[in-house]
Amino acid sequence: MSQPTTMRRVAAISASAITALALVVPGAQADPPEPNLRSEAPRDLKIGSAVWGQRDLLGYDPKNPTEFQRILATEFNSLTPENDMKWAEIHPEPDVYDFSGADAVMAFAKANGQEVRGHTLLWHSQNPQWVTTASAGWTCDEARDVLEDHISTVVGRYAGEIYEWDVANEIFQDDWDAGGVRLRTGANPFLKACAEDPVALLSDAFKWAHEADPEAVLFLNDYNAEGINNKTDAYYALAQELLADGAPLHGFGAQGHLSLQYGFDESIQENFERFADLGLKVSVTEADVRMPLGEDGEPDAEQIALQAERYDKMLEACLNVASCTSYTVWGFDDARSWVPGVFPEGYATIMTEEYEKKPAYFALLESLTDATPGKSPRTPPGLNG
Ligand code: 9MR
Repeated sequence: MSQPTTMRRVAAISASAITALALVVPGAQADPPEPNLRSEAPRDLKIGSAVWGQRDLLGYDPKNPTEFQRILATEFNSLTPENDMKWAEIHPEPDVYDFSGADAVMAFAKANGQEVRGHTLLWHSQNPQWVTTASAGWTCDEARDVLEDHISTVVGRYAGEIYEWDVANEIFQDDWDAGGVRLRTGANPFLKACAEDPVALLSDAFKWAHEADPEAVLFLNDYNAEGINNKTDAYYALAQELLADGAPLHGFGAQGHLSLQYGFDESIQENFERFADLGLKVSVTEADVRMPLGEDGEPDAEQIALQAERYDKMLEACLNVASCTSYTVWGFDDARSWVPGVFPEGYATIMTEEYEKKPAYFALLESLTDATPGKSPRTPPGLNG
């Protein structure tokens, strides 16, 4: 039975109206969004990027984002302030706190449904001049007072809004430093002032952070800490000591700053597992994979492939350990990478300066897509298990 003429006419008008609408409303008939790192992340794994709020997020307008901001919002469900929460930025004078950069990161995250990893509260680097100067004369009690005020103020300001905090960053020396792997009681002004019992200071740093934000998962964090080595052995012993002391230590972060000049330590998963067995969460907190470049400033095909493999191996270790909560890249584009400023190397991130996705990006995407909750069961981040 054919339709009455009026119904056919209505149908014809509706169809042409939809066509007209599609012509005037951009994206009305757009393809569905492509899968991205964030959309493919298994249920509760955070996929993050570092971002420098003071440099890249001030004046953010959600209706009119820069290309960088659009990608940051699309690809990641977690942000780490690359510099904005470090002492020199957030506490530039004894009685002055400057939250502008950190607030910009928090606001961007909120606007885009992202979570934030706090970084960092106790470190030997990027301390303001006043700390460097004053610390020369500190007693341990004076150092403790300064640190407690800082931790309470900064953690307290963002209480309930930061899911993980790197409380203590790079507190062990490296094998090749004078004295070998030992706590940085020389370079870290707080550990130095309390060198008689640095573990007691560390334990209290975690307690102060926990008091200021009981929900935050509190981490130790370091580089050269992916595999089982002298440094991670020292962290493993320290973690046990802190836990025995009742410190609210909840996590161990391997930064994941790799270079193709060196081999890859395949024991990363085993290392994560031993910290997980202590009841700790684990994370890859600052992943990037740099390399020496040719005279033309470009990597070769083999390097590009190897970079993808290394990024992916760190992710696989995380996916395979149930307690791994987050995998963060230390910036996603080469234009903003810290690497060329420090090393005669580059090409370290997952996208080029023009935001072209590298094989490393696609390797991560594929592993996330393949990861099922059944393969890597996870529990939401919580305190000690
Ligand atoms: O990426 C950060 C860079 O912009 C800073 O200039 C530098 C200062 O030391 O710190 C960089 O981030 C470091 C992070 O905070 C801790 N782990 C090593 C990172 C790379 O140096």
